[in-house]
Amino acid sequence: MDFMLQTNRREFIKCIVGGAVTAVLPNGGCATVNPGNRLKSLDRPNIILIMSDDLGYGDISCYGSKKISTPNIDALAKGGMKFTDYHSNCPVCSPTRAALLTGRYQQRCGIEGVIYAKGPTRQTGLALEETTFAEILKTRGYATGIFGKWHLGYNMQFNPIRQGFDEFRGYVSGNVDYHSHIDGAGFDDWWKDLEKVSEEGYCTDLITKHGINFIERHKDEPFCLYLPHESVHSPYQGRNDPPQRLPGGKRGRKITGNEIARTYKEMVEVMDEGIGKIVEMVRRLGLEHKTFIFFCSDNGATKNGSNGVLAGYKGSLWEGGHRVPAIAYWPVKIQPGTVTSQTALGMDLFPTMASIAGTKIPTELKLDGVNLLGTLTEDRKLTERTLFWRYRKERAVRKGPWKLLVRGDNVRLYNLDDDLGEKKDLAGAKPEMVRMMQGELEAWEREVSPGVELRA
Ligand SMILES: [Ca+2]
Repeated sequence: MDFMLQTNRREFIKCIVGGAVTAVLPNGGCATVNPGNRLKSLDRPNIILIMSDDLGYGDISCYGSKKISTPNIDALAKGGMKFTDYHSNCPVCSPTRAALLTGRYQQRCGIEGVIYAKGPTRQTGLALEETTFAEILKTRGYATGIFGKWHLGYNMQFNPIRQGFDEFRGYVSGNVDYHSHIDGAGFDDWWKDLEKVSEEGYCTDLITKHGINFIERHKDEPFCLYLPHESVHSPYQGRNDPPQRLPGGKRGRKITGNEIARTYKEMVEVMDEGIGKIVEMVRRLGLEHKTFIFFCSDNGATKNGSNGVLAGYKGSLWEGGHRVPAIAYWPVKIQPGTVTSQTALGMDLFPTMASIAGTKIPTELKLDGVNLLGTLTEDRKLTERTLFWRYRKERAVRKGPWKLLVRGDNVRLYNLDDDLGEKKDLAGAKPEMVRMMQGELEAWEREVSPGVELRA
């Protein structure tokens, strides 16, 4: 029974009981997904979405890093497609994740800023009325798991288990101590589904371990594995470094100064090692040809990392804030060694994954993202579109090679084909282009909700 075709978004209210998905139908009754759907997995490829945290455009070797070695991620690029113009929807964590999960500009669900461990935003989260890709995939009988960082609400009401995921291991805040799993406000933050649990281990290794375990357990049915890594977000800690955040608010030794570069490298390389293990398990189970793997970052690097030739860092709308590595891997379907310059955003993954799964998006659910499948499998060009970013006092607009960057009263225009480093402002030379893009920006801002910055 494919009830998503028969119900609209409002009516698709989920309750997940004992791992079974139930939809509330228009008549108020309930329909449970036919468990038989789970057995016929040939037409429903598995999906593995791996997202790094704060990893910059120049932080892995296949994007030019000379310091950090990432052979396993590089192998995905060599055997699949590498994006040179992929962007997170925002230069910080929570809004990027809101757009990724919902396939819509994060402005529509009001998550325009970081949900902080301290202060009033701690009480907020992604509204349950929003439809996530996990919920859509569940209607096709997919087993869904998230292992790693959620960052879309601290309170249990916003837990990923309430948003379409069958299984959750990880943390709900923006970052935890990699060893003690204590968040930035001093709370224990390690979960198994809806319960806080204690689990020993280095965060990156735990994410890998649970991901592998999930693949093994669900090898005979279609699955969607979402692995949002903590690496390479602060606190900077390697596998054998001591915890920095201790119970009772005590503090351990913090890695600072010259030690950061060494630790940063190790953090990325341990994640890469884990990605290698994930791919190895997929291969060992004979699932490689029916598993789509996508790797990306959630925003650009801080000053401790590298954004390659790009200007700016995490938190800004210069390219370095949001143009990030992205790689798609799917043997037979994706031509090995392809490099695409198509402009794609995190919000495009929702319709792409739905398309891979063979699921129709309910017409009532208006997505902003577009399906990338034609680009992935046939190197097809995407239909021209204008793209927008808004974070705090900055705005950015992309139209082909043109980028408008608005920072307060300052308006600049760059041609990224000629000037990827955003050095030569052409606003004075191209006033008509500036006016046109400003007009589109104003129309977009009127259309999405007015900016609600969660914390000033
Ligand atoms: Ca981030």
